[in-house]
Amino acid sequence: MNIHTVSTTPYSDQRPGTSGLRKKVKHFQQPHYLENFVQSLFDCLGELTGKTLVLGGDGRYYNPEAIQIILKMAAANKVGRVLVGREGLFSTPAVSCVIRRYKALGGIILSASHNPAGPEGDFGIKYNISNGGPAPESVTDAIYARSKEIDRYLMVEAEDIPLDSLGIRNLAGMAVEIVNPLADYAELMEELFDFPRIKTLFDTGVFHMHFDAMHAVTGPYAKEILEHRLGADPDTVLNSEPLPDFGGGHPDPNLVYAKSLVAKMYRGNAPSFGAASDGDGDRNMILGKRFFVTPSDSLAILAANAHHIPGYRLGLAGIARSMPTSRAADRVAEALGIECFETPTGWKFFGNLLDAGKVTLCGEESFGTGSDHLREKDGLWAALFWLNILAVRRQSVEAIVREHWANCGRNFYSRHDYEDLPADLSQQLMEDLRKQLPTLKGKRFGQREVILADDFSYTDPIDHSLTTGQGIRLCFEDDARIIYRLSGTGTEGATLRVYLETFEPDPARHDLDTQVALASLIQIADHVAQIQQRTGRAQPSVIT
Ligand code: G16
Repeated sequence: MNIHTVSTTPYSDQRPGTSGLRKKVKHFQQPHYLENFVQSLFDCLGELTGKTLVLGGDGRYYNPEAIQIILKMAAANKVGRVLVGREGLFSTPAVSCVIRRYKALGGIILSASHNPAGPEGDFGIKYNISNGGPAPESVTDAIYARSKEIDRYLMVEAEDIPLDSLGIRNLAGMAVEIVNPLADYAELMEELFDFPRIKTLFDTGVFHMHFDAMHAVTGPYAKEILEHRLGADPDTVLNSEPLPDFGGGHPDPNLVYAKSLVAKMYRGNAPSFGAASDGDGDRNMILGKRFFVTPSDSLAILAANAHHIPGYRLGLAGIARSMPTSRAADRVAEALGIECFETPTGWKFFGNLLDAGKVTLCGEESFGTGSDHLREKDGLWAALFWLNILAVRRQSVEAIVREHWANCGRNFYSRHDYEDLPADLSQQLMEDLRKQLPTLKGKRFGQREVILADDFSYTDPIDHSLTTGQGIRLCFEDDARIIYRLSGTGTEGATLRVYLETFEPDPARHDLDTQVALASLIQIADHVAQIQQRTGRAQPSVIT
């Protein structure tokens, strides 16, 4: 076998963010850039001989080249077997599923999630550990530390492995097994949900839905499960073919970017149900006929209806949500008599709680919902969960949400993003907010008094690790909250996120427009952080 030791010098910018290392494609294409990061990862994984890894990506530009590089490096580092999705495709939730089913050491996912792709777009790489979940900070910190001192990487000299047909190939003594990326995941979905009952919903002939795969990885998964196994109409899945540039789109499932779906769901004779997922299939957006369900409400409603679903019939151990996610789920947890955990942003913080059996459902405002079936958020799973609820309750999405608000009250919620800000300006803004914290508690802004002002920190209840600096929180005595946080997933400049939430128990006021309901809080948020004045922006760039 021909193993080469290639000399290299470190790059200083390989610190993984909220979800892996994300950079422009061109950045990844610099000499040795990807190789340095992959070798740093392998150097941190301990003994690799005989171990199994899972490998695949969301189909974006540079995936095929990166897969061949990683396979040759894995072989040189003595990995025993790599399970690769056919054509190099694997959704993030499917990788989590396969790692768990085959007891792999871990998995490498090539994706920059919802960020646009193509030669000028973004690329990314993330590592998931043996529980199927994103590597915790202890692992990503070790990879980063290693990347700063790396001076060589290992690579075998070999032909590229064809990825288009199933089967086992030998790469310098390592088994490369090309697997059907849909099979295990689809089987797991059949175990969790009542497929025969969902089928009857489609059989009525009056229930129609669309799923927008946004030319990203979930197209084949959604076609297989919704159209082939559940009998939905053959045109149910929109933009179903994964393309290297996602068809020029921005595969972020929200009202701004999921244009094809939104156009269909807001027209006269809209279908009953709509869902979309992102580049790598872990995010979801849920829509009813001309009706948007916020991710925070979706989590709360899934929790309140989990008893209708075979996989969750035995009850929920607990719920977890990221700190900026609205507290709608907390109210359901209270009603169910179970605990609700508040974690920092990032799915990796749910892993320990799930492994310890403390929570069953998790969710984030950033269009992520999931459960203990995996250790990743799962877009198609969320759509199937909703479909199963609709099949049992036979009400519209809107009726279910309104009934939920009537029972639990409504958490009006919105996120205002200021994108592409200069990094130093946004860091200074956060720093100045931090300095203000000691003086904010007890301050009144109009009718509202601040009862808590802090920079969120989290002690993991299982391993007791401490994570600090996770977002500035202002909580008011009327249950309103403002949170300021910088995004950890961008590749250029900085994005300031302002999360706004109020609580309205009175059903007579549940019809208010969200931005109107939040108007006074929006003013306070700007006043405290001086956003308009400092950024020169009169409006956020994206409101979700
Ligand atoms: C990633 C993480 C999510 C997290 C989100 C936050 O999502 O997997 O758990 O909520 O980032 O992003 P930001 O730091 O920009 O607010 P994804 O779907 O991009 O992998």
